[in-house]
Amino acid sequence: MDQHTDGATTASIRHDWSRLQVQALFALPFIDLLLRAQAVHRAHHEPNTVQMSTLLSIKTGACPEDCAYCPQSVRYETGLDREELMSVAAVRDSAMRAREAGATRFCMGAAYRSPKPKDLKVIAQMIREVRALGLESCATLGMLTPAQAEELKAAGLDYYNHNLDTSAEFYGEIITTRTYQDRLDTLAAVRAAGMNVCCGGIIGMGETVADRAELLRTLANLPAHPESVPINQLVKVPGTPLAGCADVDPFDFVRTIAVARLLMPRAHVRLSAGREQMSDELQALCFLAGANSIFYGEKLLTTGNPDVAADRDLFARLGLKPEAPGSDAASGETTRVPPGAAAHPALSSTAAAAPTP
Ligand code: SAM
Ligand code: DTB
Ligand code: SF4
Repeated sequence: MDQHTDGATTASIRHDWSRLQVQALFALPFIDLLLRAQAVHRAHHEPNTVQMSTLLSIKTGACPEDCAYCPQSVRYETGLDREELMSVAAVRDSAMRAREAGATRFCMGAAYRSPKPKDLKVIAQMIREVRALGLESCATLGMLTPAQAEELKAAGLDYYNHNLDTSAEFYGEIITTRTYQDRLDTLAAVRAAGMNVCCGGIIGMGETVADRAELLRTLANLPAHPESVPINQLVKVPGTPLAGCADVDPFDFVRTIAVARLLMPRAHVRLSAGREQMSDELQALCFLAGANSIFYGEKLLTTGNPDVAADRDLFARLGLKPEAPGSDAASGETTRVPPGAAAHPALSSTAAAAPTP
């Protein structure tokens, strides 16, 4: 048995992946990779169950950062209407609608490099209102100091989203106004404050497979795995420098989901931005590869997302069900083996084992 495999249906939680090991996973035959990923998925999660988050842009556009993918950067002419920080009452109304539609987590995004102290006070109140509705709360507000992370935690924030987006090597091609280390510092502050971490990246920005492998390796080798790992497909917004990027081979997108699942078995891997451009069949492959979270609702932050009726139909056709709130919070990276895990011979222990390069 592989030294990193600790039982018949479990894969141990590792933080010591090498570059070659992760690249070897990407190089596996597609079906082998998907079967391994689904086996690990079933050893750690309820099958056929998907967590549903709804996004709201609480402050839109005019961001001073230069992220080449982002329609909200002040540097690019994308025709976006700027909006100041929303009122607490308007955010509450929007959260109520998300809850009625069936979301269990409400994620508030702001186009900030980092939040100003007076805005953070208002956002703290938004977090309290969202939690009072019985929803999990998530925010993505740019860089935080340790004190700001503490302030958000004190308001009851459950998750903080802060993406690494790509490898450290490729980062400078995409963003010049901050460093990879800035991102890692905020992630450490969020963790130290005791919040759940939501951190992932974007596929389709012109990165290599090695960059994708390095992004996932960096996430997996953090002191604790993020509880949520959003894998976004680039939404090509006219006016942004990346608007003309080549399409991603859909199978390579699925591979990225599968490797994320293998590297971070306990995490919720989110099939994130880009679903509007994907077929139902491609989304089904992503769920097979271990994705178990989506953004739910007609809008992401500024771009479109499949409508609620389409997602309900897709879930019904695939026999998927929404996950109850709180199932991944404070996962503690412990292994849960649901009854019947790996019952199918194709999903057995050898399939779950990590390869040696
Ligand atoms: N300003 C904050 C920050 O950068 O962390 C929070 C909001 S920012 C829009 C959140 C994330 O959205 C980014 O890290 C990026 O992963 C994702 N994102 C932005 N534009 C995107 C696009 N065009 N396609 C896919 N993902 C995108
Ligand atoms: C994440 O990883 N993706 C979401 C959320 N976290 C904040 C944002 C996607 C944004 C897509 C482009 C837009 O709608 O502006
Ligand atoms: Fe600003 Fe975030 Fe967009 Fe970058 S990704 S331009 S930091 S809103």
